[in-house]
Amino acid sequence: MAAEQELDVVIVGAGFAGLYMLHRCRQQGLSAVVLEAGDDVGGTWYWNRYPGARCDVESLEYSYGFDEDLQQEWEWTERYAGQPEILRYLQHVAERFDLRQDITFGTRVTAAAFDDATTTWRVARDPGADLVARFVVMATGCLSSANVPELPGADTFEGATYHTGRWPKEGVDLAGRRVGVIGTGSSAVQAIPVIAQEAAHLTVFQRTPTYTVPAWNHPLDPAEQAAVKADYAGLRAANRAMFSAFGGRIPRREGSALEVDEAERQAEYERRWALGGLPFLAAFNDLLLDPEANETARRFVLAKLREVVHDPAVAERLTPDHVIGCKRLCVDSGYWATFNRANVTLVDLRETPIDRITPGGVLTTEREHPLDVLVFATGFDAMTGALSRIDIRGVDGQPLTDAWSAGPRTYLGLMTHGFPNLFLVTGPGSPSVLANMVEAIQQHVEWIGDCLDALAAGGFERIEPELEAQDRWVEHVNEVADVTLFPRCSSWYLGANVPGKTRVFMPLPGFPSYVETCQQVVADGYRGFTRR
Ligand code: NA7
Repeated sequence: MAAEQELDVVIVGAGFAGLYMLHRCRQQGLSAVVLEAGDDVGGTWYWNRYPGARCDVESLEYSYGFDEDLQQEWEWTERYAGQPEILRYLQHVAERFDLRQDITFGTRVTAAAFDDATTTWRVARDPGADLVARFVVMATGCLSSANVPELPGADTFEGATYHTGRWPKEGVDLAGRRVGVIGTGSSAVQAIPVIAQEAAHLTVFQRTPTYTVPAWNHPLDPAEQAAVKADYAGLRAANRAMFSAFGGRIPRREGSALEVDEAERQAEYERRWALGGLPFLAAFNDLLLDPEANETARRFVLAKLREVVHDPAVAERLTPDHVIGCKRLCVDSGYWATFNRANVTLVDLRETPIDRITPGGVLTTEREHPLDVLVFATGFDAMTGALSRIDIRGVDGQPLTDAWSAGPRTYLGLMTHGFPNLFLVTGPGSPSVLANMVEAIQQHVEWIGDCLDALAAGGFERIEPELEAQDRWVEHVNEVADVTLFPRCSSWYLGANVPGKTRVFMPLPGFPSYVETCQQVVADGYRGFTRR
């Protein structure tokens, strides 16, 4: 039998994680290839091309720090980079490090099976022959598997249908058209103000109202960019010391929201509001821990909402009643003000749920809303969706979906017992989506790279977590999450947005202590892992 070429590493996905993993493998002298379903690099930033798509972490912070020349030479144009600019950045990275030659585009990984006898993974792809590799790295992204609700009559709709995360490359002409958007999460909050300006009429179907803070996006001041670059390492280190690995330039304020008087609290919220963005929630250190403290921030934001929205009935419908921040806080550019426009209608699905989709639009229990275009801004099967769509089989052919039937189980969010030599980048059980994703990705890629080196140096060919260590880790993630207010909402952090998905809090809050644990595990000789 002709011997198949055995690779060191197969990497799945060519987004921020896959690109850096490939670069890192090459630096370590490992043979590696990337398999990517899209026809270009970019991952999240390849697929999410909806109007207004933009990062909610500042561009100077949402970028690679692993290469000093790269971070010095790349010039960001805006405070928050739009999707086209982030995509250009990743294309630049691919070219700069000559990565494309080892990436196969337009190729979806369909299955990966571990062979105990040879300690290799066989990776099936479409199209193309199987690949055999010693290690597999899943760089498949946390928000890459679109969640499209099954609404009765959806297939009868005669207009065009889109999901924000699968927006056509060539764009969609919405001028003069009646557009409906289902969902009011981060994607919708960005898309709605832009669509409203273009469409003849926009109908927003809201199931849960959302809190937003202003982005105050603006062109980057060259002096500000130069100041960051003068000590980029300093900013990266400051970010890594932050709970969510960003916002290191904004002085951290310790102490409870309840320790200060009303005037001081309001002043701090006003100051943060004027700065804009997600660091609003770092105004005090207990906003995501203490319901009473959280309520003070919530009230502040709702007062802002009522200032902006003219019609009190519309403002009321836009008012969320859950804890602020337990669903991802949205960062907006004119979201609430959009509901003052004459061509925008807000439909509250809690009052008038969708009955079905008709050939001409959306029928709620109240009336039919005629539409030419229906946009699903309904989010993702987050954190596990991309993995569960691949038939992954570990020792004795065990499917990963079985091992995770009661929710994802990992050690450090990096590996799963029974699936040796299979690494996850920003997997469930790691800070991932609760952190600046690029920082989280870099930390994982570097940890995995170091691990591969350590295995080689120690003469090991196989690594997997001990079941006990994994069980303790899952418990730890739950304990940490339970100290916070995060589990109090039906969010995608819990899998609550996908019907039938097991409700388990998936990301781990607290980047710095997580990183410390990862380092300590290594210092203790890969504590909790079995190496052979
Ligand atoms: P999200 O944040 O999951 O938002 C999805 C929205 O779609 C949210 O408002 C949902 O309401 C709504 N939704 C989902 N299913 C339905 C159905 N069946 N009917 C009506 N409305 C529905 O996804 P995004 O893409 O906006 O953002 C994902 C992340 O990307 C974001 O958090 C940032 O980290 C970047 P619900 O709240 O579930 O009631």
